[in-house]
Amino acid sequence: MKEFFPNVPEIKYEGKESKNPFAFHYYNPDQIVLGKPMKEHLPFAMAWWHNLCATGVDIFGSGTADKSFGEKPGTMEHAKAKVDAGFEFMKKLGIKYFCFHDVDLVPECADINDTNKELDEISDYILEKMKGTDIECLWGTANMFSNPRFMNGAGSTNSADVYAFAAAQIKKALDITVKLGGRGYVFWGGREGYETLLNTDVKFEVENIARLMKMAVAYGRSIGFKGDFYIEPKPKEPMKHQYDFDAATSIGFLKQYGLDKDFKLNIEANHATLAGHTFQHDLRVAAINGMLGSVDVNQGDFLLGWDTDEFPYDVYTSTAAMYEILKNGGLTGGLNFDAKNRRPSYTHEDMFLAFILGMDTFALGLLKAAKMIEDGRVDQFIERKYASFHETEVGQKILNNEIDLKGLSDYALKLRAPALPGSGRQEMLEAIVNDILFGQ
Ligand code: XLS
Ligand code: CA
Ligand code: CA
Repeated sequence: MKEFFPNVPEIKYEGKESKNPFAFHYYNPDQIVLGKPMKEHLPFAMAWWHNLCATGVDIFGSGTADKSFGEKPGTMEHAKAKVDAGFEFMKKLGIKYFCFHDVDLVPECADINDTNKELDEISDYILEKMKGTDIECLWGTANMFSNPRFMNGAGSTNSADVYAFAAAQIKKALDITVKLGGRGYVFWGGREGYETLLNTDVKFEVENIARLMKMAVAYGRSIGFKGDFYIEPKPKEPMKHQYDFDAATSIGFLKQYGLDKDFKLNIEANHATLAGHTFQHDLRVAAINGMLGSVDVNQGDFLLGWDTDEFPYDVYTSTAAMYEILKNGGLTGGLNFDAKNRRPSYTHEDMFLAFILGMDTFALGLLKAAKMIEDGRVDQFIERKYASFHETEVGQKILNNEIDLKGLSDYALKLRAPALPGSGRQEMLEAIVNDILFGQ
């Protein structure tokens, strides 16, 4: 079997003293953290599209990275070479999962019947490749945003024929996901939104999206798909306004249309920040609603207002994220590196260095978040902050729904003026986090 990355060895854990860039300094798969091996806390996944397809093309210039893997792009030979290269890549890094769009796997043909034949062929090939490895499919999805037919959306399109094509792509992507044993199926509403309300019937479009999702659930369950469907919220880009704006908006939509039993959320870091939230905020909103399913780990750039999909290096953020994930009792999905190398980092070695950075950043985040939980000062502060509801008669009555508005008013009037609530102690808490991150 041809080796695609002969310059890169299997990546091993060497510890923080190591200066070897082709080694993990923090990700130690079998190290026990809070009673579980690190690799179980961190179910890392490779995104087919960025890692095996994207060449660094941007609106100002063509690609810098060679992802031909020795074959002519646009052919099935190339599609198979990507599978071979992808499996070598995942094995060398110890990555257990992959995620894909239908058109990441094969070149899209003019006739959808031909694309579907290619998808059958490539999924047979991937299935064969998976044998004898512990590599699994985390989730699949259909790309319903690149083809010009989806210019006005897929579920939100104005064309009934385009809507049918979206359905056909979802059906096939679900078939392939089930065939490969995928744990989840993602809906990212890339063009499900609008540029102007002057040409848009929002109610009509949102209802049609819900209809399509219901059909997907019914079909998925009928072919034995037991995993979670996910909405991946994003506020904008490519559209000016996207319907799945953030976690809270998506949860409201899922509940309104009775989809909340079959769906959870796939929260992406860079999408949360584009919505004006922190990554931790959207993880928290998903978690407290029982809908934190899977996560796309990357990061944006606060100086740039768009979706830069950088590999995560910010340990403050990965600590906050892992704190939420630990509190959630883990994920039913995984941590998908929906991230790409910067354009000048164009070599095959850079692909590995980027994943080593991301995996070490999340290993550090896990270690620090576990420390935060074991340390207990932050959790205890939050618990004490609300003590008046648990430790006073009036507080208890409120929580037990044993007092009405007039009762509370009578209580307040008798009190005349309340004491100020306790200090928020933000600066003290920030110092504790610094201490946990850098002090010990
Ligand atoms: C784009 C999204 C996309 C989804 C899958 O911004 O992140 O890649 O994860 O369609
Ligand atoms: Ca993104
Ligand atoms: Ca994503």
